[in-house]
Amino acid sequence: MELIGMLDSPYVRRVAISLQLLDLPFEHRSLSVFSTFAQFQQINPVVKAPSLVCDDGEVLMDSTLILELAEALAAPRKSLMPADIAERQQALRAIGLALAACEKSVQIYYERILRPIEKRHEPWVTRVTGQLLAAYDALESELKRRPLAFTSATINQAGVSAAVAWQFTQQVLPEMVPAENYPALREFSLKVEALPEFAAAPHGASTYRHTA
Ligand SMILES: N[C@@H](CCC(=O)N[C@@H](CS)C(=O)NCC(=O)O)C(=O)O
Repeated sequence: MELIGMLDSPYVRRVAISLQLLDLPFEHRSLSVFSTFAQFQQINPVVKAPSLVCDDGEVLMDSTLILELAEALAAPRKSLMPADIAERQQALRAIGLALAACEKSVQIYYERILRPIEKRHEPWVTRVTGQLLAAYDALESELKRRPLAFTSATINQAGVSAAVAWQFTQQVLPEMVPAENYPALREFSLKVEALPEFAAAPHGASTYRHTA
């Protein structure tokens, strides 16, 4: 399997870290959807990161769908999704909040880097900022109410997605989501980013540094 996309994307990062935690071998190609658009297009004409080139050459996209395949490939040996229904519901709630936080961060970031200032639509930015903060407020409450596991052996997809979302927003929009207002997320992130599977995937342009 080959994972295509840069680790400055929270979606690519959650897939890379999850594949490693699931002990699934993969190659990583750090292609940009912007600076290497044409090269990316040759692999996936839709140019979405992450894309996953499967062993038979078929190309998947969307992190959640790629992770669905990864879970199936790792079963019954390993899983990042709780088997217990109540715990799975809680994990899905946290994952949904983390993905919404990623989406809103990406929307604001693209607004900043792609749209000329004179074409920016402030009501849109205000709306998305409110949604971003609502997602992090709820994720912070979830973490306080139901702390997430934070070791390589016990972390689940809710933990991976929450940590990756937080790290992404802190990298690209730190002033919009002040870390001091989210102590549970900040503390969780500090512990999780130190795990080898996360340290192997620093936000940025590098290629995943396999731990094993
Ligand atoms: N829901 C998708 C979102 C993926 C996404 O939007 N990725 C961004 C990079 S962070 C991308 O491909 N941007 C290029 C584009 O949409 O044109 C997922 O979970 O993979």
